[in-house]
Amino acid sequence: MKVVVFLPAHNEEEAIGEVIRRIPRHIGSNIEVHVLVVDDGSTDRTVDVAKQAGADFIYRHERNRGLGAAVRTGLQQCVELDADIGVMIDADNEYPPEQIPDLIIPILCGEADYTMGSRFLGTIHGMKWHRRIGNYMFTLLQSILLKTWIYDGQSGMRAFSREAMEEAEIIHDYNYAQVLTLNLVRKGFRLKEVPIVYQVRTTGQSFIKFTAYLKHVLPAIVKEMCRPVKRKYMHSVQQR
Ligand SMILES: Nc1nc2c(ncn2[C@@H]2O[C@H](COP(=O)(O)OP(=O)(O)O)[C@@H](O)[C@H]2O)c(=O)[nH]1
Ligand SMILES: [Mg+2]
Repeated sequence: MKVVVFLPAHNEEEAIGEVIRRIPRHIGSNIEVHVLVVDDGSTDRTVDVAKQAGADFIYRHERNRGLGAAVRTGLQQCVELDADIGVMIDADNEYPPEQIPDLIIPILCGEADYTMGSRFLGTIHGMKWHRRIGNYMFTLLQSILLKTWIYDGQSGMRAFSREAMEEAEIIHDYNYAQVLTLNLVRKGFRLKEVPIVYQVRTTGQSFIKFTAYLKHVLPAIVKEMCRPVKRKYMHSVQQR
């Protein structure tokens, strides 16, 4: 069994080393864990720091293409590397690498195809009130569109079965958070949220700017929902 943990990264030299060092490498006797960094045109020492911290693979975008494009590359590279399970985790040290097994277990047990670390089911340290409201609004929108309750639709920590990685489509380069869930759940993949501990970043800065985010993300959600997708499974949407 092969697990590939990938980190989309753009100028995260201060944080990425610690995230990589915290990734558990021994999570079961028959499970190999590999670490892949998708560097999205960083202009700082992100790649050098990642290599020093023990990243096994680095995939570079020559130019900055956006987080959606980087996650798409990460999923494709996991398949190329023949991963049975892919895990994505942000490179900014906000999400707990120690909890990667918690996200993998429901997939290993055959209970889910796609898991998300949920901050709102878990513990949050330091999230500003306007970010909290934005998260609630975008999560509510996804819940309405999918007719199922979701607690945290913008998590930067997720895991995927092989088939979910092969079938996932991310229709814009700017971001992946909502359109990926809408895509996979509409195709019938089983989503499960797992409570996690979240700590807002203490280095670097968020790429999110309110108006740019709305301008890119809202039309992408509409576009995704208007596209026909082939439903692969008839599972009920969410199991807890
Ligand atoms: N590939 C890529 N990753 C980005 C970009 N901007 C930010 N990231 C990465 O995406 C993750 C989440 O970004 P962040 O700015 O922290 O978003 P937030 O957590 O929603 O505020 C981090 O690992 C960043 O390094 C980008 O332009 N391209
Ligand atoms: Mg972040």
